[in-house]
Amino acid sequence: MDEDAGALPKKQDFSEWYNDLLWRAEIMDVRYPVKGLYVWFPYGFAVRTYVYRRLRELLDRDHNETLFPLLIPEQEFMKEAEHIKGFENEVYWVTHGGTTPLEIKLALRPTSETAIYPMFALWVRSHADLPLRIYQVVNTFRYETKQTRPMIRAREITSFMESHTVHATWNEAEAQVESEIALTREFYRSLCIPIIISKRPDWDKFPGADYTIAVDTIMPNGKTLQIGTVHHLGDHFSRTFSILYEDKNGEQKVAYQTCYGISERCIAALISVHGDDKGLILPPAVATLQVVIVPITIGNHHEDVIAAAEKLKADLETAGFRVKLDDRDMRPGAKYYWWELRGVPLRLELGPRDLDAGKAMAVKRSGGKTTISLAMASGDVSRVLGEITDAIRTKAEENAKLHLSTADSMDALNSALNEGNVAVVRWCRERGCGNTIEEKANSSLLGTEVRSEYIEATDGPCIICGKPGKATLVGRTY
Ligand code: P5A
Ligand code: ZN
Repeated sequence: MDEDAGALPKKQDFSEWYNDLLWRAEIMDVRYPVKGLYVWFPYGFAVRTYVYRRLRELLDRDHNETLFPLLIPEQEFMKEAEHIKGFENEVYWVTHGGTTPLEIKLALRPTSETAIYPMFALWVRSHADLPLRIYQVVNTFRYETKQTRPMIRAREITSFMESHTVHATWNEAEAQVESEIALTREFYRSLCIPIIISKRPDWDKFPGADYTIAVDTIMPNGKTLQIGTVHHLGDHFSRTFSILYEDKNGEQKVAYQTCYGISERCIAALISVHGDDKGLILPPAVATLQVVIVPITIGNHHEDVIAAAEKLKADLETAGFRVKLDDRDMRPGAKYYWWELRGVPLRLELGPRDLDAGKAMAVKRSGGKTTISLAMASGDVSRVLGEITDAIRTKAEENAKLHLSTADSMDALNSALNEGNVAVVRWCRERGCGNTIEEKANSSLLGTEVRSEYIEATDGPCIICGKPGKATLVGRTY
């Protein structure tokens, strides 16, 4: 595609911008002929690879990676009552093998609790087997009825990271929940994505959980996107699936569990939070290419410039950077446009005059220019990439602050939401008042126990009934 194919819509028209950008920057092809299923283009897949490499690196510190089957037999799937109720309308069923009806229907996993836990019952024998911590990155299927959107609400979630843990006590499971939250913070810090953590109201918790801690981010249109959840499962599943262990005194005890999930929504957030009217902006830590070198060749200096650009590339690659030398036969301007659209954090322009001065022009995708020395290229590039990361993160954090406000009345809440904000209100935690807030402000109560660096969340009188209330996050959600 070239720059003549019309312009990218402005980011303020967020939906159009998002859809168009996925196509232009070659992230996803939405033309697959099944609703809610999308195809990763190679460039998009490469972005996914670096993002998930980071996630795996964090998980591998204290989880082991595994792989469980996609198909779950009906009787296992049906075992945990709450869990079924939560998922029954979203399950795809396999009913035939060829033309033969199956004796036992098989569910395509919407999530893997009921695939994994019967095996955990076999794996866990004694206290010495605990804690058990595993994860897998798989595709899952949910027959979503809300509007489907690439990466945000897919019917095949292609990049479902789910971690599942087993512990001896409820408190140990709670500590694990906190540890997964800390991991999530670190992950989103690498992606420079500001997050808000809160405890979902009881009616919105994961089916079969004691409680759910959710991680939300604010999209450019002011809607929130849930980009991760950690669930304390208590002993609901372990009782159902008989996950028991023998304690030090030889007694049989029921285990406690947690699970935790992140999907390709993290990439939807990465694209949406940082991108601009020119296209993607990828933080250096997860950028497919961190540096693109564009040689500016004129007349008989051609050879020298190409040789210097190749040396620069080799030097930077030796230092561990992901670098591309763009020596295509195209105008430099067209190349700039190409790599800006694809979000490469740093562009180095190298012409004959730069070469004579021993320098290259460095253009930051986050804004601004500087020069780097060819003799000390890797040190200079490392410093400039650090500045780019800081600029991307600061901008995203400032934007998050701008989109958060406190509301003391329903009127204030409505205007905050209408202005594209997410609000903190006080709520008494009664379902009735909760429903009133949700209905009158056409919004969702995201959660209590709000944890955020971007807004102060203090308790006070309930915005509806005036009784003592808890700081509660309210937003319009995806
Ligand atoms: C935790 C992992 C679970 O399924 N079981 C194993 C638990 N939780 S969850 O909240 O239902 O899903 C985890 C995260 O997946 C994202 N997500 C989706 N992403 C894209 N398309 C969808 N249709 C979709 N549904 C859920 C959310 O970020 C959610 O927090
Ligand atoms: Zn109330």
